[in-house]
Amino acid sequence: MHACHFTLSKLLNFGAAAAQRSSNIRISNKCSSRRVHMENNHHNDARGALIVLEGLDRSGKTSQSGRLVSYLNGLGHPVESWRFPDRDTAVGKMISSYLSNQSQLDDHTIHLLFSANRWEKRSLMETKLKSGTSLVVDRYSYSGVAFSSAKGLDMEWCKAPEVGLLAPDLVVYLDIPPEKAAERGGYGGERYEKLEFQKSVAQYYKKLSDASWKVIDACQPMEDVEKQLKEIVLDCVKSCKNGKSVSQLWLS
Ligand code: NYM
Ligand code: MG
Repeated sequence: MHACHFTLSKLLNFGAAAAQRSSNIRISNKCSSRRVHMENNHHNDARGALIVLEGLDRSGKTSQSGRLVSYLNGLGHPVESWRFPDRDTAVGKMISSYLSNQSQLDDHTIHLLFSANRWEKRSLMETKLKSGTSLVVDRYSYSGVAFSSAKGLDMEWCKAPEVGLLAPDLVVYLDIPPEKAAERGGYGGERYEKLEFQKSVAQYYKKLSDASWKVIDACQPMEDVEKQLKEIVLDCVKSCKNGKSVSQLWLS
């Protein structure tokens, strides 16, 4: 089992280094915060925004991301709806089988698989953003770290394989008390959909959050959540169009 972890970690570290080498990214020397700027091939510098929705299970992310994408499309902004885990890939199928209790995996191993599932999408993500398409992503690295840390894994260890993935331009946290989320039509029976566990996940989300996160009270009526979300997201899409630079996750 240890050999397996070692190989996966090495693979992910290699992936991080390779992504940095092969993509059109240069690290600015002028900037001490080690922001990484992505060169844009388009003359007008327009690029899409990477928008991440986070929250506990049943916080409403999936319904809201669908509405958001229709709204942005309606305004003429190219946008796609993405989600992690992406259960369509080979790695995603292993994850899906684990989540539905059809297979058992060591906690570290499943953590690395969730991360690998983001790495396998990184270059497509970059291509989309550069070509001007915004991505609304239902869960990202923060889910990875919050859920695995809630199982008792070291938070820094959990962050390590995420380093070098594209940093979101916006993280929106749909905030709901775990008890309220549990009342919403019940959980679907997947692994992690247990009140006590979700309470712990909520605490790790809190530890991970910073001042840049936008927090929306997800207990409000759906329409109110939607309205606030649209405003925040539209601002972000516009500022990315104006050439806001892209950074990488957890490098500074
Ligand atoms: N999850 C999701 C993780 O534990 N790590 C991750 O990196 C990601 C992206 O998978 N309970 C957990 C959170 C959810 C579960 O996600 C499936 P969803 O959004 O219910 O399909
Ligand atoms: Mg879920």
